[in-house]
Amino acid sequence: MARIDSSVMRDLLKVYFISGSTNVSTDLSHVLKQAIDGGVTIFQYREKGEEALTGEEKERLGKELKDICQTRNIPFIVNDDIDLALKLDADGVHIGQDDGNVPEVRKKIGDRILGVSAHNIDEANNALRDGADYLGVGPVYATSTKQDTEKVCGPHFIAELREKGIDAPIVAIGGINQANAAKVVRGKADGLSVITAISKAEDPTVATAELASVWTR
Ligand code: 3NM
Repeated sequence: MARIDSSVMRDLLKVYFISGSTNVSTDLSHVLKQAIDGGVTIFQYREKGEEALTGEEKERLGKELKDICQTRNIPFIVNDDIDLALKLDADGVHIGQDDGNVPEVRKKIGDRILGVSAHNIDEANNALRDGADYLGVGPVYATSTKQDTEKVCGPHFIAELREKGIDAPIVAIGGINQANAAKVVRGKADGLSVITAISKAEDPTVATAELASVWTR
């Protein structure tokens, strides 16, 4: 296996759904299936928050979600938990700046997909030098889903990173919804990653299809 090609990565980032059991009001497996019906292109299992599952329960749900992604042919990414990613034979891992050293994670996961959150040009360059396949950049808008975010950067920040020479695949994150998604696309992101806009939608299929439609508008 070789590292993922950046043009393939760019396409996969288009509609990036992230969720854990605490982000949904119903059953996450059901929500994921509905979201895939609407056009999700990649999924990240991010089990965080006060009531987050741990241990065997986290692993059981992770396996269920991975099986859904595999059956439906979309990549399954695990947030932070490298051991779980390897145990579940995930397609990749996403890490933040505080979640470990990028070269070490790259070594552990081999050629699987590696996403790294970056908030400025130095973090972006370092992550790419050390083996990231894509960058997560945000929060582009205010979010109440994650408490310890950096300050809101706005969608234009991604265009600024492009001007400074970052050509790698970038997925935008933070407060993205059906109303502001087009602005994020115009800001030169390759993809939109969302939690709430899909996880709490009345109809996750329709919500996802609306987000996906910004790429063809
Ligand atoms: N990371 P929602 S913002 C997981 O800025 C995450 O790095 C962020 O959730 C960052 O789509 C965020 O509900 C939460 O706003 C995104």
